[in-house]
Amino acid sequence: MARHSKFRACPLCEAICGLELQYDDGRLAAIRGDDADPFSRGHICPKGNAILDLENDPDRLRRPMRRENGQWHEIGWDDAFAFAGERLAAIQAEHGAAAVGAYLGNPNVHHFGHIAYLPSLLKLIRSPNVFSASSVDQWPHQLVNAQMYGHQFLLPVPDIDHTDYFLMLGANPIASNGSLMTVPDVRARIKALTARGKLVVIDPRRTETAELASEHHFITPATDVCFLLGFLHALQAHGPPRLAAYSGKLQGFDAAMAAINAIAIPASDARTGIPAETLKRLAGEFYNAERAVAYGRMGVSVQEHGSLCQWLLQLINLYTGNLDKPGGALVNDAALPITGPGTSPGARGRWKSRVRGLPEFAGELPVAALREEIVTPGPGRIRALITSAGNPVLSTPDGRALDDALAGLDFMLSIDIYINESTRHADLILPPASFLSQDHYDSVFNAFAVRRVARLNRPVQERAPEERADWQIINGLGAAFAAACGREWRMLPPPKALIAAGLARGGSGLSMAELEAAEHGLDLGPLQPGLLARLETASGCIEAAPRLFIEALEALAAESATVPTDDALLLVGRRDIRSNNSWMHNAPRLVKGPTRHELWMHADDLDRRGLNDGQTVRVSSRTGSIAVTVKASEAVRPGVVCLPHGFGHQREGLRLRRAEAVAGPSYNDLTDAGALDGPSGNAALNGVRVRVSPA
Ligand SMILES: Nc1nc2c(c(=O)[nH]1)N[C@H]1C(S)=C(S)[C@@H](COP(=O)(O)OP(=O)(O)OC[C@H]3O[C@@H](n4cnc5c(=O)[nH]c(N)nc54)[C@H](O)[C@@H]3O)O[C@H]1N2
Ligand SMILES: Nc1nc2c(c(=O)[nH]1)N[C@H]1C(S)=C(S)[C@@H](COP(=O)(O)OP(=O)(O)OC[C@H]3O[C@@H](n4cnc5c(=O)[nH]c(N)nc54)[C@H](O)[C@@H]3O)O[C@H]1N2
Ligand code: SF4
Ligand SMILES: [Mo]
Repeated sequence: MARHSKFRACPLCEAICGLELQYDDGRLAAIRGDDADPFSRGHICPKGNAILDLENDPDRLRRPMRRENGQWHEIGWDDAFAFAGERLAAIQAEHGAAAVGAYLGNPNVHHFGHIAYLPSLLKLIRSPNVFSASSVDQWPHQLVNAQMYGHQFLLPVPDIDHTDYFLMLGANPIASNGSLMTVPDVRARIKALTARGKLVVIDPRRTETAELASEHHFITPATDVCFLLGFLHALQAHGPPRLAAYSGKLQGFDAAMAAINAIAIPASDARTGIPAETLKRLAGEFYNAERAVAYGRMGVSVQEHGSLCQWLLQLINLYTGNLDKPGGALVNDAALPITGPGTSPGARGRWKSRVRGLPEFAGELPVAALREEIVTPGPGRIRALITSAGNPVLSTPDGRALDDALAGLDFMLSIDIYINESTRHADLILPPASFLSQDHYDSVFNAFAVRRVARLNRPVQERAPEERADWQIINGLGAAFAAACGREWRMLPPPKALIAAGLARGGSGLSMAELEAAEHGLDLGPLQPGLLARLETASGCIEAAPRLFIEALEALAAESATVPTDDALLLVGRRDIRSNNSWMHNAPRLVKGPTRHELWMHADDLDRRGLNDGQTVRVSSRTGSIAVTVKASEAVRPGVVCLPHGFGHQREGLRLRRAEAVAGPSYNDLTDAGALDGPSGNAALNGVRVRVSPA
């Protein structure tokens, strides 16, 4: 038997680890971390191994599936494209462009054949009703980047390998493997950091990352804005801002600080649960560290004050001179650029959602508005929906109500590999071939990486004749829709041509030949300062005091400062190393072993309610209620309960035989589509007020 290895990056999370794929006589037999990948250095997590399960999953779709009278049957690709094109065109002809909506999920970003091709299809469809998982995730980051630096993807990334002091809020990279910070092998990087300096974690839960940190402080969910305001107040007591490096390139800094100093922070420590003395000490350590960086992720962006938190984090880095400085926060100068000419800088408010009047951002509307746009009668109502690699029923607020709304659509088309909680409502599912058979370049994650890296991923296995690549599906749909409505569709070239064009635009000097020759990827060195030369604001300066955020701060100051004293608990999310959002519970390797869906609650809170560890409890919010097993945990502070999202597989009509047997309700049956971060419209999924009682 001939065993040989092939190499490519893992597409399952932002860490883009190099994988060594071992084939026995052409059959994928084993997967390990690629020791020769200069960036991931052999790291792999259980999900990377679970690619074996994904590849062999009998429930995975390989051919187009059409649903008629409640029954699924396979159809050919040409018939599938024609059917989709005709239905979408007919609905638009009768009800207008807005009647076709689209929702793009997280894996789109991980597949070049989706992310580089979908914009052309959406342009052809011309609907204002485009939504994505970005508005249950990183919109506050994108908005802050766009407002302060002029481009949504001018994203300052923590220089984790060179910093001495890392202040981390609401992130758990040991489980998530990093986010908006492409950081493979993060455990080793954190260990090196804590040996050299300090990692301080601020989180309502003592997480796996907190266990490794130099210090962890529990915080009351959704009060980080108070903590960060207090931090900026405290910095001023330690010394003046260090702004020399930004001279002539910084605008509004004094106005931002004046606005911050004008508001009395609502009794910071009573609110946050972090003593004022601790906050002052941390601010002093941060100010005095040679190289320091403040960073916040899901826990601070996917909550009520997401944009303010992200703005204040930028100001902390600016104040202390750590923005655009080695060991601080740096913007990656990716070989394949996603900023600059020809890219979308992140405009806001060019149109509004029909029902609630929520402003568009970067060409999309907040997904929290998707359901109401489907169910509210009137001109412009969404009657047909395209989903691509998305599972909004489990991933977006008030998912149970969205589930019902999808059932009422005239037509639903899904580009997806499973019949799951969302795609079960589709009339047609188009499943792309394995990523292993497709050319791929991580355009987004290389640009957010903590080192300058580049990697072209070549196909490592053949595509079966009846399979289609991601980009071929987009071309097929584009051509069929254009034909059905008398428009023009120019066939998009294969990925290698688009990757080469992107590289040429970047001007790094790196050639396709060099990339092709480097099967383990290329290391191009540490991050370098360069943000100031790349600013895309109208003024050419960093805008430290965007109106949107000043206004949000004023609104916050006007809010009541009273700390609620009722028996409500605050619900926060949790990620597990063996889970990936909502869609990998069909992988035997990931779901074996102990259950992972329990509600974690502090023993004091259990006692107070007369509840016992292991009991089934009812969790109720303003939106809905779920039954779940409760587990006593010292990892959460009293007043906080913690539950992972992405469960809730017990529904009719799925084809996910393993996942259906995995217990656990959906977190998003509790979340509220009305709870948003104001400036961005991002959903507030953390810090949900809930009551817990015996079931
Ligand atoms: N309560 C709560 N809700 C959350 C979060 C949270 O922390 N708490 N996290 C939010 C975040 S950060 C995100 S990113 C979103 C994710 O939200 P979504 O993107 O909507 O959900 P996923 O679970 O990532 O679902 C991915 C879908 O892509 C399909 N898929 C997988 N591989 C492929 C492929 O190769 N091609 C195609 N075409 N389809 C594929 C899967 O079958 C599945 O339907 O969830 C958000 N929702
Ligand atoms: N294993 C695994 N890896 C993943 C994913 C997965 O589902 N599983 N999903 C991927 C995706 S799509 C993303 S976006 C990333 C997310 O990557 P991360 O943001 O690093 O991951 P989370 O585990 O969501 O971390 C959020 C943390 O915020 C805390 N938190 C909640 N509310 C608050 C609050 O109000 N304040 C503060 N300070 N903290 C709070 C939570 O306790 C949690 O520890 O992970 C990616 N990687
Ligand atoms: S850490 Fe992320 S990229 Fe690396 S193997 Fe795991 S899922 Fe794949
Ligand atoms: Mo995400």
